[in-house]
Amino acid sequence: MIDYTEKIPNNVDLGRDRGLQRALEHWQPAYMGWWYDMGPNESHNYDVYLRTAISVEADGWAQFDYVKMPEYRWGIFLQPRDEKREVNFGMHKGQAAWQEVPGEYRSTLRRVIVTQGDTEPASVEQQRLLGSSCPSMYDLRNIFQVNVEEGRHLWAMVYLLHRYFGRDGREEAESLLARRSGDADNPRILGAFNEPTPDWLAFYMFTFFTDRDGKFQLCALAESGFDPLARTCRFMLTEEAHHMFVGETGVTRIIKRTCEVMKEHKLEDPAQIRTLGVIDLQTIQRYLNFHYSVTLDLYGSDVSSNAANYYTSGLKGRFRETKLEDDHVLSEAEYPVYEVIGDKIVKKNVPALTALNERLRDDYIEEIADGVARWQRVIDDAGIPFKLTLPHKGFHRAIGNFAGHHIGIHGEVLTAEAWKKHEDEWLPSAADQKFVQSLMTGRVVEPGKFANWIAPPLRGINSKPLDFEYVRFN
Ligand code: BYC
Repeated sequence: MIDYTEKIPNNVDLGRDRGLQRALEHWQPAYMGWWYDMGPNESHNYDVYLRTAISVEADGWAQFDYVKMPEYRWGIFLQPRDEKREVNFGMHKGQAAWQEVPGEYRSTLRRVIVTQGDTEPASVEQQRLLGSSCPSMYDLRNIFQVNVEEGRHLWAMVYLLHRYFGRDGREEAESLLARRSGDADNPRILGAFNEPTPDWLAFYMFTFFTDRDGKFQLCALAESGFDPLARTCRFMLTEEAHHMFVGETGVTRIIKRTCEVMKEHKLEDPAQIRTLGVIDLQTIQRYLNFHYSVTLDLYGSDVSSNAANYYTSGLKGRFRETKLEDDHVLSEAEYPVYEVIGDKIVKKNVPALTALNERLRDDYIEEIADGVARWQRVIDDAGIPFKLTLPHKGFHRAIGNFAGHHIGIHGEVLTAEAWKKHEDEWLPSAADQKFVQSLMTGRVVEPGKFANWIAPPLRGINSKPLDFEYVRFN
């Protein structure tokens, strides 16, 4: 169980390590300062029907109640230790999993933890203003739930930095509160986390696409030979599932509502559909193209010596590493990557060890394709002849082998001018964004009411009805 009598709730026996406890209690007010500045705008006095972790066991870890977000019990929760756990891959395979940081991997490991940690507050910053245009009280509560859990994920990484990396770790923990999403001078580390999330369609796309990168990266880190990181990530993954649910169902509901209006009025022309106050499927496709491509970049270069080192050192594994049947060392194996040569995209086999980013990206794409197929079913069920598609892997990429090339949506290698001509057809244009924003000028918060552009969800939170008062504004 988690000890909630402590100032910092935890299941790591924090009280026994006074120095660490003091350091974290020193960081805590800085975190609160960040939350008041950069957390959801004007929300500090709301009572929100939130889920809080009460135990890390698989069954019944969550408790639901009204909470003012600044009073949310952010804390430190690790999955229980398995005394027999080993390093399961790389050159240390078979050794007992590390309970302390191996000296030679200190800086590498710190970098990975900082990169992971940096995304968490970044996403809260990106979503900060969305409360003022929410489509319902249900959705408002969901975004707040996502935000407080991202805050807790930051705590998870900060605990590791404080506990295992001494003064360097404490300095990194401070920097995590100092960088700002989109800031010109002190931006967040990874590209996607500096993009704006200006509207709710972007928010749902982000939680579907980008939070799922979170899932895959956390799965890879949950395989780490550094046991405290693995145990932390395992618990984070249980929270991540809800974020992807919010994204997937959010987009489903938007598509559903659009299809209803299209059928009711027998319309197919996007311009006419827009006049009825719903988002045309073409615009949804362009948002999808954007979020997908920007998220693919988060996996890093297709061929990466960093990734090879992480793996060989036993720091970051593959998706479901222990379920894979091979040598877990990858000394001989190869893996295909793609390169642009002249006006062609060419497949090339490289040592699998160097292609681990690409492999994780491919695992991700497989899961994404299933989700998009579920969205497609909503359109098919409505009998509307429109196909949602995933763009080519090389489309609109800024990292890896496709960076610097102009790849079309179907994988055609284009000149910069030819690509530019299609830009507004492939990515959300200024006009698309303006239209989407025009639907979201105010918030809808009467219990049980939903904005015109989105269908209600199938059910409420924690078996509550849809007209439950999920947020009390006081
Ligand atoms: N933007 O060998 P390379 C989540 C840098 S999301 C900017 O290609 P590597 C969440 C890279 O840092 C999951 N820079 O890549 C979701 C390196 O820089 P240096 C977050 C980038 O190192 C929603 C250089 O390019 N977790 O949790 O193999 C809401 C060459 O590096 C980008 C993690 O990512 C980019 N997109 O792999 C809330 C896990 N990509 O050293 C939360 C931890 C690469 O040359 N991170 N660069 O200056 C990692 O495992 C690795 O850092 C990466 C990159 C997979 C990101």
